[in-house]
Amino acid sequence: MMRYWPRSAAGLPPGQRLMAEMPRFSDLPHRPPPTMPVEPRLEIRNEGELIAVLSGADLQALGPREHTADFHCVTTWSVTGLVWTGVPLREALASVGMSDAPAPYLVARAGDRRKAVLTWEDATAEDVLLATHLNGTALDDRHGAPLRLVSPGQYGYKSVKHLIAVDFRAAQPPAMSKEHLRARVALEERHPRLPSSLVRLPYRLMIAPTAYVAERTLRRSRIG
Ligand SMILES: Nc1nc2c(c(=O)[nH]1)N[C@H]1C(S)=C(S)[C@@H](COP(=O)(O)O)O[C@H]1N2
Ligand SMILES: [Mo]
Repeated sequence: MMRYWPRSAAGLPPGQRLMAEMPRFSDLPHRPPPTMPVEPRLEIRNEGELIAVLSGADLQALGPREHTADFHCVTTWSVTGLVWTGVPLREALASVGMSDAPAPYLVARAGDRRKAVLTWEDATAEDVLLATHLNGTALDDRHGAPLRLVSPGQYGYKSVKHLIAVDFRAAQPPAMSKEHLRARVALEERHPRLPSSLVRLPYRLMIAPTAYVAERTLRRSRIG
């Protein structure tokens, strides 16, 4: 469990600590990764109605590129210098005719029924990706195969793994219990109601046990 203790390091955003490697992480660490198709398949919806489907080939045609970014979990662990391969979400949306906002909010949905709410502005930032690879290898069950959202400027809970759909909404959708709408790392928007100064320590104490359990769940699911 000791390998999951993050250390103080210079140059990190407020309240963050450096983790040696990126663990499997979730606020539901007992939940195994979902069984997913090998190929990406992303549904674009508006108020639930299917607008378009992007396949792995569609994403490939948009010319995936490498993007280096740091990753910051709300519980205060960070990893630096990750190399993601993917297509900016805004380019994928433009490819299906959504260059302008069809609605101010979107819900990103995962194969494990996790979701996150993003504003149009946050979702279409230039560093927000639909990623298929991490550090040169295809995403695996630990990090969100076959496709994940990566939003480096927001806390990790917005970087939805095992992404299956983005659904636009005119009205602000309900967020998860500890989810801040914006969750901007630079502004330390950790929690929708509680001040960051209050949640940093309890969150930090959860890191090692959570990562330990999430990794153990993964090992067990791989054994079958
Ligand atoms: N589908 C899904 N996406 C998810 C999660 C999850 O449990 N399920 N956990 C989130 C949280 S809290 C974090 S910090 C990151 C962790 O990504 P990693 O497991 O690749 O390190 O994924 C985020 N995306
Ligand atoms: Mo997280």
